Amino acid sequence: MEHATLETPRAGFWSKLALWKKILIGMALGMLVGGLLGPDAELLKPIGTLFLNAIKMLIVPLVFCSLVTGVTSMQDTRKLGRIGLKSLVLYLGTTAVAISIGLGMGTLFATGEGVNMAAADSAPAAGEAPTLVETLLNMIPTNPVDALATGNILQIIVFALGLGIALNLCGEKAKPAVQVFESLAEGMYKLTELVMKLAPYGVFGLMAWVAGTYGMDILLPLIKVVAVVYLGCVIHVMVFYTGLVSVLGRLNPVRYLKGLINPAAVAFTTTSSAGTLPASIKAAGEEMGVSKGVSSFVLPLGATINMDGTALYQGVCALFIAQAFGVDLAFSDYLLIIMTSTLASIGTAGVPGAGLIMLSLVLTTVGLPMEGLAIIAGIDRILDMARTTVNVCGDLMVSVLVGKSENELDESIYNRSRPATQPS
Ligand code: DAS
Repeated sequence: MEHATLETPRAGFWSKLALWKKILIGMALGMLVGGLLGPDAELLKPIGTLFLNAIKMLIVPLVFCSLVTGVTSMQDTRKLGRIGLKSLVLYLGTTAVAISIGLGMGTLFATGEGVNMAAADSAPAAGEAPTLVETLLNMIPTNPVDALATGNILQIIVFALGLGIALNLCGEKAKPAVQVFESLAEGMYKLTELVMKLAPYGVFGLMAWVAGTYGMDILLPLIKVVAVVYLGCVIHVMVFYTGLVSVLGRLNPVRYLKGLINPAAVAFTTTSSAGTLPASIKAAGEEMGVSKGVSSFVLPLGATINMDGTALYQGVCALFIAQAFGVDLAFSDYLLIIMTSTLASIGTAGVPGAGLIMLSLVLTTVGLPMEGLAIIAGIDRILDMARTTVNVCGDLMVSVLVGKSENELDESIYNRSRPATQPS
């Protein structure tokens, strides 16, 4: 008997659209409705506040679980000690440079100057800025539970790094705990995905409020933010990374740049470092001469903990929001942003939109208004394409340098135009 095939209900137009397209539609509709309603658009702001509260809800458990898991996933460093340590130093070092470039460009181009937004609950008047020593001492939590409860991000990061290292040192005895954190981290990634589904509605409510309250002249600064982030990303890859390949690796950087083309195209379009891993590992071996042993460890590690593009984007956006809301940042705030972004990059997942969550982390740490997040959310996909591309280029650059230092790099291809077959 012919079984009638069950017609799966045709997915509606809205449900078939990619999330970033929905966010852009939410942003455009928000601006349109806000422009029509004017100050009355304030009525729509609670929709956005709901979304921002949901993002805030994620920060502490997401950072804590993903950081512990990020560190315990480096269990292999026992076997690959030198390679793991070299990768870690290069990854965190280049991330600190990236965030500094972002802060420098955010200061130089002052994208938020003249925007004059006022946060609803304006950031508490900056008290006496803590000295650098106080900031460093304050990073150690005297009570980790209190740090989690009060959302003291730097203390949470320090505790999570320490706990992860300790669990590694416990070996088999800590396996159940490591598995608990791994599943909690998976759960938090899934919850992040669910919260991000609210983004189109949240962005609609907030952009309606922004457009109704501030008028359409918020658009120009946003275009400036995109331009500055893209310029910073190009500088970071074409100057800093090629400089490291030339000076540290003493290799012709043209082969490295040519090898970037495919993985960079995948990263730009997918906005996922994790999703680009297959293309990265292929390019590292076939185009850049990195051995399988190095690329198969260094690249997945980089996709997990190396986020130079994201760190640079956080520098530019944090300053845009500070300038837009008229918040003066002290030197110690800049250091706080560099430390938070560098350490938090270990906990940023290589998936679309992860950087936006981490930006809320940076804003929380330096006390900047979260409303700024919603303005960035509307253009976040465009920014994510550039920052993910840099993240992947950074992973590949480190794999070349580590491969060279471990004599696991086919250097001959750097002296001729065509790549060789992949070394064993
Ligand atoms: N999309 C993330 C990645 O895959 C980066 C980010 O969102 O900042 O690297």
